[in-house]
Amino acid sequence: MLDYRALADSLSKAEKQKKAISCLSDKFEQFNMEMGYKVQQELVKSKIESGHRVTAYKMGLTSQAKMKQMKVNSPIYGYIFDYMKVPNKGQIQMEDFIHPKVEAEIAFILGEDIEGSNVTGEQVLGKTQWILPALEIIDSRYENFRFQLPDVVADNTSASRVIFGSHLYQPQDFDVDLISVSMTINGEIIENGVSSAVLGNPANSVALLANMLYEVKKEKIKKGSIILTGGITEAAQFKKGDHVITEYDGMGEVSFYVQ
Ligand code: OOG
Ligand code: MG
Repeated sequence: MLDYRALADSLSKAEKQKKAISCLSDKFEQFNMEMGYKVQQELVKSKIESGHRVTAYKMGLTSQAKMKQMKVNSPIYGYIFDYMKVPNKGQIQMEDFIHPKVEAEIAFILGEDIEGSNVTGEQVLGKTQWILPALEIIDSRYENFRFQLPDVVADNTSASRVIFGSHLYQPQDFDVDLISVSMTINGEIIENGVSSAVLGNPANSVALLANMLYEVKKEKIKKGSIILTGGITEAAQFKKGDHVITEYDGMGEVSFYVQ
């Protein structure tokens, strides 16, 4: 039997010390998805015990671009915590990370509870109060940002920081699958994409989360919950001194400075 808490602690330590560790699947050949989520659960529990609060759900690897980039083939979920929030137009310090990357996402805020197990994207849109643009900064706790799927699940899906746009939008005012995004670093276009890249429509990512949470823990996603639906494009690297700006069609800009 693996000691899930000890594995979670090794990931927490890597995050705190900004020092990557080797993949759990390298050490334990039998390490599988179920074990990955068990480690994740211990990690979440220990963060809560140390005073942090979950502020959002996140879906990961929901677009072909992301799956190809990371060489894995299935969507996964994790949790965003209070300490991960960076204000829009704010600053981050390169020293706070191991090897961070940024990705453009659409976030949802639910106006009603959503409970699995056969939830559709259409139902999600009907129960969504707001959508908003977001940037996620991911920072794998594994060496060289390489991992198997169960490893990245254990590592809370590389969650590190999140920057939300400054305004909320009503989903009815948008074709939620046709929101184009354009990321620039120091004025140069780095990534372009359209929200349909996320499972055809980011609403399908929320539906998948509801179905996964129901299947695994009979848990519903409560009214008011925030969900990051996953990177639309590949994640982009940045360095000290960079100014990252992403424009979302009809939703303005989300940006940050790297110190
Ligand atoms: C896993 C996290 C992926 C996304 O939006 O696809 C993710 C990773 O790429 O390290 O957050
Ligand atoms: Mg992401």
